[in-house]
Amino acid sequence: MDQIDFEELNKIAISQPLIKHIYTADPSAHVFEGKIYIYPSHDIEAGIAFNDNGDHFGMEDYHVISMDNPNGVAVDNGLALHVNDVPWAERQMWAPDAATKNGKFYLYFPAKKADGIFQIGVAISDSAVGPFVAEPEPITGSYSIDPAVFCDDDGSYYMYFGGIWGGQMQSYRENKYDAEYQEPMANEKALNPKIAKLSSDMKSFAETVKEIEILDENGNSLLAGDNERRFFEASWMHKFNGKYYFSYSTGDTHFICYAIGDNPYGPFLYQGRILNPVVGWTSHHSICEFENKWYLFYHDSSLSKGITHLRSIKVAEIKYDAYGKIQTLDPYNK
Ligand code: FUB
Repeated sequence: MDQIDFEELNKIAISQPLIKHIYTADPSAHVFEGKIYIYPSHDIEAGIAFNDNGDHFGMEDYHVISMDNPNGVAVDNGLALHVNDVPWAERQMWAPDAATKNGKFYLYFPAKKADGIFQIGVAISDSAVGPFVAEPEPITGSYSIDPAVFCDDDGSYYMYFGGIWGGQMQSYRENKYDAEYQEPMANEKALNPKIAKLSSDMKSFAETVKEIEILDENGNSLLAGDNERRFFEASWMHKFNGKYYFSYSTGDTHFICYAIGDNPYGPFLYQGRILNPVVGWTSHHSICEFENKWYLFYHDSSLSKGITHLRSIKVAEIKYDAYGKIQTLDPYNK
């Protein structure tokens, strides 16, 4: 790989890290009561060698970042939840998300249990920035990583989740774990992200976990070998002009892509790319509206000079064309 000149890269980057005193990634942004709250991973150097399971992502806690507007100062509100305070979790506090209902705030997060299996838990607070108190057990029926919670206009909440490779979703079929299960062959249907409606107390699934389909231009499911388009991790849902936009990372090809559907369960028709590859292996994002403009929150590893597990959250405006298509962003103006 060519040597990257990070000084030059920062000059052509479309945005700069929102905070620099800690490393942060996987930004899930929401506007709660007129203010932006970002729920990111808190990256650390855990001293674990790089591998395809992502063990080097050894995060231990969460901090919530708040901003009065997308161009404002990003404030680190301190420790929101530590893995030591989650009875069921042992390690690897990966990409979280949050939701609010009836004055309470719910932080959803994946972590590995002592047996090395990821599940998703919830922790609750009276404040958007925590501290959060974890439920004693993970959410029954949850598995894998990257929860994203979407509130529809009718007040229903849905969790999207899942990720392959380190995210372990390849080890599940019909919501059952078997370590023998593998990723499908290249000419077979890709593994799809998962969805479950949340129950009214926000602490459990109200239904059996289902999968959502991402279809190509001919209405066929994307194939496992279609690495530039198939789902890998980093689910996100937003609604624009009455349509449901499901966006995600393609992982090993490093794109943030999206697909559009008519309801929260899909199917979703593949549309294209939102973000071209960033510096660092992972790409993970969220999309939210603030004062009638739309913003992509994302991360890259430019501040750490390319260390893939030491990332920094960023924000950039996105635009739709007249047909509701999102214009692709290049993270660095070439
Ligand atoms: O931050 C750890 C993992 O890296 C996330 O869960 C994935 O989405 C990827 O960004």
